[in-house]
Parts: sequence; structure tokens; C-alpha cells
Amino acid sequence: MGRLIVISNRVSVPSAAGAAGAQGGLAVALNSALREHGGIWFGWSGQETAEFTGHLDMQRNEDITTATIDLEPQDIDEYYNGYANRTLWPLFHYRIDLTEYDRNFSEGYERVNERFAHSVFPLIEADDLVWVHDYHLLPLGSILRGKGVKNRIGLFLHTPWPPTRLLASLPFHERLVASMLEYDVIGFQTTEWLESFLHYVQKEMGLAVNLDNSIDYKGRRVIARAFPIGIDFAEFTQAAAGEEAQEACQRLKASVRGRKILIGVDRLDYSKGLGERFESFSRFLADHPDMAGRAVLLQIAPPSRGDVASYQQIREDLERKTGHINGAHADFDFVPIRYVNRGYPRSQLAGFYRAAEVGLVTPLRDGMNLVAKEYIAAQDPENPGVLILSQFAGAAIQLKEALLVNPHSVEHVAETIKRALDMPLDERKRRHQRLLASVRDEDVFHWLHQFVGALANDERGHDVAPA
Ligand code: GDG
Repeated sequence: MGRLIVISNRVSVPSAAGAAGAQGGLAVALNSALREHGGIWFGWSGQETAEFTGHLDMQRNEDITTATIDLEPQDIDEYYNGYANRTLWPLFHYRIDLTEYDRNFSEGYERVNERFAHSVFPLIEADDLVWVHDYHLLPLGSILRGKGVKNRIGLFLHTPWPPTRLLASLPFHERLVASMLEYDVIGFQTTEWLESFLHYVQKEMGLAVNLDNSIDYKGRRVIARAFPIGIDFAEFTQAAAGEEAQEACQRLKASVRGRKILIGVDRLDYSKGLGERFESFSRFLADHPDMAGRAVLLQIAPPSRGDVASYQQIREDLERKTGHINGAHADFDFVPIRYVNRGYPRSQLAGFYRAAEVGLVTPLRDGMNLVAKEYIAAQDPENPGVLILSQFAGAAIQLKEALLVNPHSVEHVAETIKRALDMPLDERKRRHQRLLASVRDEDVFHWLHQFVGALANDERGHDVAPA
């Protein structure tokens, strides 16, 4: 099997982020992939340059070769803060009320995808497998095809795929989706997003979908499949058992002096349902006066995409809401919501998860959600906490033994918090055992092998004769 050429918007290797680096799920997964297969990780450095040159900065870190480019401020505005995060991200998370349709954004998006293709092209050798990631780079495969790349090229989308009727609101949506059909494999987190995509190609493009969910398009066969992403289970359980995690767990427990702990860990993003979560916790406190002063919600929410107005707005809303709820329920020695706008090293995070009796993962829409899986992996199997999980997270399809909730229903979530805190040990253990098996068996390596296997498999993805 050839090398992997992994392409994502940003490149992030652990040593570059530091031992305490706050790495997201995508970065952890791609690091594992490249260590195993060898290859190159290509993307934006995160740096600005006055004029784009296409110069590649090649580095070798922790057995991984990275190749990065710098982008112009206008690229960052129009491609990253613009089309990616003000158009596609909200649209793919069903928020057309927040979706901005701006001609400059789409032009910037195409320009930067061209720039990515131009810079990565010379790195691609004959047998390499090219693996493109996420909504920032949907047309990249077709641009590479235009440059004559014959290699197998796959795309994995980390976000949901929206319903056809929502996607139809995007100008030039047909062109965007048609460009995706130049990939050999298109991967989604769940069958729900896969079905949405297949619905689109049938209804909007009039294409037939084969029984194995492949699509024949312009003489080629494209495979569309669900590949649910997982966590590095071995690494995370090891971190949870380590000294730093234990210390973090003890410190957090000592600080709440016998109160129950509920934990949330999310990038500060409107898709994560933080406002609804805080309201639900407040409702729980109001509905159960006997719990007054006996439960604390620790919400870790490192800010993200701070240059985008909707993110500034959600940040202000949450500050106001937290102040309001704390004002109503606090006492001289107690604050119900600890709302923390910073990141912690993964080892400490693992300790915090373990200290918490309840994991609150209530996004309004989420491609998968790795925090739910990390919470399960970090529990003490002899005395595990309870996971409350949104039915709208991709993870809900696998994690059926969690307490599944509708995050929009403040009453339902409030009642479920009570149920979780009252759950007897044998039920907690029974649920946790099943959840743990799923998180362990469908880990990041499983995801990686499934995707790369499908990408490398020439037999299933062979060219078909033009119709
Ligand atoms: C996208 C999709 C999909 C968070 N705070 C800290 C920290 N984190 C880590 C978590 C977790 C990761 O960031 C977040 O992953 P999620 O999956 O929950 O969410 P997104 O960032 O939205 O990720 C999502 C994912 O891609 C992978 O495909 O599951 O649906 O939206 O690993 O632990 N890490 C550290 N400190 C923090 O304070 N170290």
C-alpha cells in the first residue's frame, strides 16, 4: 500500500502544540493514521503571509512529515472565516439563520482550494493514497483531477451532511456536490448523514445509487459510506489512569466538597447547545429544591473562531446566561455553574471526566462528538458516571446505552439529570459496560483501517465503462 497524503485545513502535530497541547479529535486521529502508514500531512500553517508564494515548509516531527503553506489575510477572511465558517459550518449544522451567502466567500474558497491543490500536487507520487478532510476542502479532489492526478482520492466529512432542502439554499450547491463526485470514496460519520447525501444526488442530480451505495458518475465509481470516527481508546484510558489525571480528579473533587459534579467539555460553538444546557441545569435546580447547593456544573469551553461574529455573540450570550443563573442559585459558599473559557491538557481533562458523576453532551447537531466517547473511556468501571447524550449527535447511533435526550427540551434534560444522579450502581455499571465495549472496539484505528481499506481497495472502486 502506498503512502498516505493527508490533507486538512490545519496541520497539528503534538510536539508542535506542546506536551500540554489542546488537540482536537481530528488532529489526534490523523496523527495516529500517519504514524501507522507513513506519509505526509499537508495543510495551512495557521500563519499569514503578505503574498501567497506556495512555498512549502517541510518538517519532520515525532515520525510525521508535515508540509504547510501560509495564506494571505484575504484568504483567511474569505475562505476560513468566510465560506468555511460563516457559510458551510452553520448550513451543515442546520442553522440557515446564521448562514451567510457572500460571493466573495465562495470565490475565496475556490481560490484557496486551488492554492492547496497547486502546493500539494508536486508531493503526490504514483502509489500514494490521497485523503482529504472536512468541509473546508470539498472541491479539492476535483481540482487535483484537473491537474491529472490519477491516484485514489478520498474525502472524510467530520460534520453532518444537511437535508437536501437546506442545502438547496446554497448558491451553486450543484457545482459543489458535483465536484465531490470526483473522489473515489466519500466518508460520513453516520448513516444519517450518508442517507442525506444520497438523497441529494438522487433528487437534485438525478443519479442512481447502486445497492452498495456507490454512484456511477462520468465513467467512474464513487463509494459513499459511513465510517464513524472514534478515539484513541488505549491512549485515553492510559491517560485517565495516570498520575496527572488522578491529581486533577482529586483536586476537582476536593474543590466541590462532596457535591455532585456534572461536566461539559466543548469548543465554544453554537452547535454544542451550551445555552440550552445551562437552562436545563437551572431548571433542574429550580425543580429540585432539595438539590440546592448539592450539584455543580463544570463547563470547559475553550473559545474558537473568535473572528466570526456569531461566535462573539454566543460567547456574550453565555456570559450573560451564566451570570443570571449563578445569581439566582448561588450561595455565599457555592456557585452552581463553573464556566471556564480555557483549554486543559488531555491528561487533566481525563481526570475531570472521571471525577464527574454525569457527562453532559447535548449538542443541537454534531457530526459525531468525541467528548461523549472520552467521558466513557475515562470512567472507573466499578463506579462509573452516567452519560447524558443528545439524540442529535452522530455518537447517539453507537452509544445507545447513554441517556438520550432532546437538547431543545429544557424539561426533558432537567428530568434526565435527576434520573442520572439517582441511578443505582448496578444500572450504571450495566450501561457503562456496553458503552465501553463500543468505544473500545470502534476506536480511531478501526475508523482509520476501515477508511484506508476502502480507499485502497481497487476492486470495489475500479473504473467503470462510461454509460
Ligand atoms: C469535529 C466535529 C467530530 C475540547 N476542549 C479541550 C479539548 N477538547 C477536545 C476534546 C475532543 C475534541 O477537542 C473535540 O471533539 P468533538 O468531536 O467533541 O467536537 P469538534 O471539535 O466539533 O470536532 C465532531 C470531530 O470533528 C471528529 O471527527 O466528532 O462532530 O464537529 O477530543 O477532548 N482538549 C484538550 N483540552 C481542552 O480543554 N486537551
